[in-house]
Amino acid sequence: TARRPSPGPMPAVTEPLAAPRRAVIGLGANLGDLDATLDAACAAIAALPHSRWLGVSGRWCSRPVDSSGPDYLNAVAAIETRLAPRELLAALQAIENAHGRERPWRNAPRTLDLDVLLIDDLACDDPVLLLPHPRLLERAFVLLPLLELHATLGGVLPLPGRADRAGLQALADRLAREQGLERRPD
Ligand code: PH2
Ligand code: MG
Ligand code: MG
Repeated sequence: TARRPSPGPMPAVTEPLAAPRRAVIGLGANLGDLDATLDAACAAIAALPHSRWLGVSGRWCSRPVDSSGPDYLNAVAAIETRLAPRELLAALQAIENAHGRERPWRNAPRTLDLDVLLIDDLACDDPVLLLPHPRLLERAFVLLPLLELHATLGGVLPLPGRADRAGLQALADRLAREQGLERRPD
C-alpha cells in the first residue's frame, strides 16, 4: 500500500519579526500583594523570548476607574520585541494567568492586568488587540507613567496620536487630579 509522504518537521508557529518594535505595556493590580506581583510581572516581561527590556516607570496609586475594590497600583513598562502583536498579547495573558487572574466580569478587581498600550505607531483594528489601546487617552494611570518612562528613556517611546508632548502632559495632569492618581515615592 502506498504511504502518504511524511509531513516533515512542524514549522514554528510563527517566525519572529525581522525588525524589533517598541512595545509599551500597562501593568495594574488591586488584589493581593501588589508590589510583589508587579515585581514578578516585570521579571516575566523582561524574560520574554525575542525581546529586550527597556525599562519601567515608577509606581502610581489610584482609585479604581470604572472599576471597584481596593486602590490600584499601576506602572508602565517598555520592551523591544520581535514577537508578533498577537503573540505578545498571548504571552502577557499567560503571565496574568500565572498570577491567578480571574475574569468574573468586565473591569473586575484583579491580581494582575497587563495591557498592550502601544506598539510603535501601529494602528490595529483587530478586535482582540486594538492599538493604540482605546482608553489610553482617558486614563491618568497609564498616561502619567507612560510620560514618565518616555522621559527616563530619552524620548524613544511611541506616544498616542503623535500628540505634542505639552498637550499630552496637560491632559494627563488634568485626569490625574480628577482620578486621584499619585506617584508613590521610590
Ligand atoms: N484598570 C481597569 C479599570 N480601572 N483603575 C485603575 N485605577 N487602575 C487600573 O489599572 C484600572 C482601573 C481595567 O483594566
Ligand atoms: Mg486594563
Ligand atoms: Mg487587560
